[in-house]
Amino acid sequence: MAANRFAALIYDNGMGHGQARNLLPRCVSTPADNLDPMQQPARWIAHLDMDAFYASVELLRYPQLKGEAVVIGGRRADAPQQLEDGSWRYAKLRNYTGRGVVTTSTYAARDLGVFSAMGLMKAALRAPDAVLLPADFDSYRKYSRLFKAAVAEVAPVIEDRGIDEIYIDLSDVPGVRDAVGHDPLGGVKAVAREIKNSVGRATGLTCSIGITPNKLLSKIASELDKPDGISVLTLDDIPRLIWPLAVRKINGIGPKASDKLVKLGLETVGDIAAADPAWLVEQFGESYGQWLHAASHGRDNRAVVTHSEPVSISRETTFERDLHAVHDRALLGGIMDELCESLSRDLARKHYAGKTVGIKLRFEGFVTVTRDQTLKQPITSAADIRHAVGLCLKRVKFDKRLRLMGVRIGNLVHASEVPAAAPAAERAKEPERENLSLF
Ligand code: TTP
Ligand code: MG
Ligand code: MG
Repeated sequence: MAANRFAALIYDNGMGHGQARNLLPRCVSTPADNLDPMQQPARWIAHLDMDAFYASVELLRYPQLKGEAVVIGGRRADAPQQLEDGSWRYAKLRNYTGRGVVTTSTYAARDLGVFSAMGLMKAALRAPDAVLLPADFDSYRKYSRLFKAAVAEVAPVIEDRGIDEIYIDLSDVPGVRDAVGHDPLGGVKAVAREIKNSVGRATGLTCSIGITPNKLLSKIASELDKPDGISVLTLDDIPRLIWPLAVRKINGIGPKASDKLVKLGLETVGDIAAADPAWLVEQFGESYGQWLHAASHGRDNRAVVTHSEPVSISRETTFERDLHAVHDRALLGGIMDELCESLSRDLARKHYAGKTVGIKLRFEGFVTVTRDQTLKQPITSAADIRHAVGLCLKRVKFDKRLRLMGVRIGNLVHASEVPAAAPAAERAKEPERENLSLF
């Protein structure tokens, strides 16, 4: 039997996506027809990630912008305006001034060098004519629910990994292990196409799917053929498709570990795989060293966890200019009130209450300070959150201007588990609320 039991196949499903770079069918595979149909892996795990998610949702509303460089990250004032003749006027990146960052960009904008987390003014130098749109999180949440429900119709074992991505355990989906003609991977590819079609029908959006024997490899595989791609990999494909990748491509190797690996001369996943495991443990400690060795060989036994609860919910905002704790006290107080109100609405929508309230403050010079306060009872109301924020703020020294403020609520419980409490307004009269904080 050939060593290469299963080949990788990366291809388009023909749903169409309007990006010129992807018009060619892609096939970076050895032919799949020499595979042994009996040698299926124990599990087939998919990672699905929506393509340019926020930007693609905006293009559903403004289809005339399809194929254009579009950047999400503007302010509400940047929303397109419809003129009397029915045409639209869009904000252009070149006119942006401020400190906002790119939330995401269309693939046309990425071709010009504009990516998530880049400052909008820096992005404007690269793509001055790109259209700038404000984010509309309610829509993104709506489409997030829609695409997940569409996947569940085909394959119900889903682990939610955030607004635009999920893991799916396909192991028990009927037909997934069936050969199609001479192709032993025909069944798994057919399920992948079915999932993409279901998402496309429900949302009008495209996604990319990686399917491999485990979550670690699937997370990498879903990026191999973005946008609108399907990548099926088996363990035999690791040397050819995974080992040449930069170490950062492994989910779990962050910037710090990556820097250290590169300093030690390990730049690719293959370099880690070739390193002596005992030496890795010496350099990185027992648990991370062993994990690096296993990960570089594509080993990962983690299950797809179907009910994950959020650890915490947070809201934060960066200011247009640095604000002074005393001179801008009223403004800061108002912004903090709004953050607490948004957080309280988030809790209500998700049916949670929380017992620990934390603040995050970033001062000029990028110094970040956090404080938290754990309460006797879980809370939900904006007034209660604001009160706890006041207690946190008292423990901060304000000797620099502020550029960012955030509020987080953790230690979450379901709202149904919260005992009835006195209304926030009543408790507001308690003496401990007086002289609480700077703002
Ligand atoms: P991603 O899946 O990382 O990116 P994407 O969907 O925009 O593009 P891709 O085709 O490469 O998957 O993130 C999903 C959404 O999360 C993205 O549309 C916007 C948001 N996001 C941020 O708000 N900030 C960030 O830094 C990133 C990376 C994403
Ligand atoms: Mg995405
Ligand atoms: Mg994503």
